[in-house]
Amino acid sequence: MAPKKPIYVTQPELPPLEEFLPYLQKIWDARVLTNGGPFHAMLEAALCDHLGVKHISLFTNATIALVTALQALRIGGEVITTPYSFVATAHSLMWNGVKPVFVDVDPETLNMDPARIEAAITPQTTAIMPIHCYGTPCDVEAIQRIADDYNLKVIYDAAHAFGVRREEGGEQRSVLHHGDLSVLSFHATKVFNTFEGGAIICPDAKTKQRIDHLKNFGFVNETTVVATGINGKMSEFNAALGLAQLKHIDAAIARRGAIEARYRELLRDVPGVRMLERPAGVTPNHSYFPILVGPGYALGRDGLYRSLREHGVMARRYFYPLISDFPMYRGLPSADAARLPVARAASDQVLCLPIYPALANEDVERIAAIVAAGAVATPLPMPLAA
Ligand code: T4K
Repeated sequence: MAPKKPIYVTQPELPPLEEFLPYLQKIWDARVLTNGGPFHAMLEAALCDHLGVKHISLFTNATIALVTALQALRIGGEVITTPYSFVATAHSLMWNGVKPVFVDVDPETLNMDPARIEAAITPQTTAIMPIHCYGTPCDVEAIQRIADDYNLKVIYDAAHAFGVRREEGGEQRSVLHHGDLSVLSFHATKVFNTFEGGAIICPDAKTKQRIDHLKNFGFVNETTVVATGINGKMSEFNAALGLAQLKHIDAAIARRGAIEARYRELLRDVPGVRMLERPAGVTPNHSYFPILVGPGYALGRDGLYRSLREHGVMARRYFYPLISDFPMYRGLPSADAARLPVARAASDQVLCLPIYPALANEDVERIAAIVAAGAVATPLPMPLAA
């Protein structure tokens, strides 16, 4: 019997190839490959419509978008951010010569704790860079209050938050409206992918124009360069793929939701396993399914990580290590472990289980059974053959 293929934490969604080929034909015919071609314009319009936002600027990936967002708002000095994220969040600050100041996270959402933000403000602070971790919205009102009180900018790393909405004034509104800018990722591992890609949600046409210049070397026209811009443009290939992907996104998110619901049901009573709850009124995108493996769990987090791998299930520890533990950050005073107890505990306990639309129900059940078995230190027998 052939061994079962490994199950990764995610598997990218793709449209049927025959749906994508006509887009390729158009690119081949037109020979417009990049620099703001027709698919680029169409995807910007389609995403504004789909996400319910007014202005969006497409990028080659979210990391360059974060770097550019900081440039666009001329951020310097210190920026208060979270250690509990993918390294790109803090790296984007370093690429701008900005000092990251890490603060601890809230134990319920693992998003930045607003009370800690206020305590970390100094005369050098210019902005706050939170992430909507796993797509769970931050306490956006509290963060905005602090930003208003101290005259700070807010740039959300919204890499996980494609399509996430929350109730505001009796209606569901995109979480991407909050802050001065929000940055999305369309990487292969994300809910919505363009192979590689990203975007900045802009509050107004003027800001979008500045960002559009910045992502195109600072060019305004053939001979005028207004800023030290970068090349952050999304190609026509990626934009075309995005258009094809959008047709399937609602079904993909619904399938993710069904998988999450099944995991929750199966893991509800497993001792030592905690699942994160979302604030009320949120329409999630089910981008990740993190569990926190606490002290009451027999195998421990890393024991479970190994047990899953032995069964061909490649769960991932997003986010371990903390960003503040990497060599380029650990010398900062704010990286001191004693100041980040909640983030540290989460980083030591978290395991993201596989979640993606093509994941079969029987695999969800098998994964949950491995997790349940580890709670009482009786790992399931090996091997799992197809
Ligand atoms: N901010 C936040 C909060 C982020 O999470 C990220 C990205 C960013 C900013 C930056 O966004 P981008 O600049 O990337 O647009 C992955 C992704 O590479 C990264 O985009 C993502 N966060 C991060 C959370 O996860 P790795 O090192 O775990 O990727 P990798 O290659 O190990 O992929 C995970 C699994 O997914 C693989 O084991 C198999 C599967 N996979 C992956 C790829 C790339 C596939 O099946 N097909 C694929 O093409 O970082």
